[in-house]
Amino acid sequence: MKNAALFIVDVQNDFLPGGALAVPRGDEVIAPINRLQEKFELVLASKDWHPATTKHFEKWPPHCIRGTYGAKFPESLNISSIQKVFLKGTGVSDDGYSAFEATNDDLESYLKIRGISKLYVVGLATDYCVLATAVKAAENGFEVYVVKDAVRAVNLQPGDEDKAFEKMKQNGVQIISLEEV
Ligand code: VGL
Ligand code: ZN
Repeated sequence: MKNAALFIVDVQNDFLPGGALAVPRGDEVIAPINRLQEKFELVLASKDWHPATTKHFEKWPPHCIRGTYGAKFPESLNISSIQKVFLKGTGVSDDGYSAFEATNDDLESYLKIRGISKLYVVGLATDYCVLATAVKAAENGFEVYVVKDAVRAVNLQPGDEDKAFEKMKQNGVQIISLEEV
């Protein structure tokens, strides 16, 4: 697809069943994400990449501590096409939900330099990092699509997933199915 990139948010062991901050049915995003990658010339990803001590862990159980197994991509995710991984949540006080807060590279300029105007967002979790990344991308002027079959929510409160989709729509993000990509 021309001028488009697939952006895989935080598909890491700690967010999968059995992980430190398991997203219910989080593993179900992997097969559709593997399939989708073939359609894109540019595939990018983010990782939640926390220090061992951070204010973020006052809100959440410790997860995705940089360099640990929990922060790794799962074996079942095809990573051979991922051209760059953006590391976020790297500070001791910020949540870093949005991939545009990555500290190893600037995502906005990375995309703009390469002429990317459309961003297809998939991964975990719908109500946190997918939400923050998709809304920020729309604010930054990208045409943003979230593929609903390839995202899953934490749902700390029942309904958080629906609220997240609503918020994305209000911000101009289009929610589409796998077949619509
Ligand atoms: C996330 C909660 C805490 C996410 C990261 O990737 O959506 N959620 N840290
Ligand atoms: Zn986190």
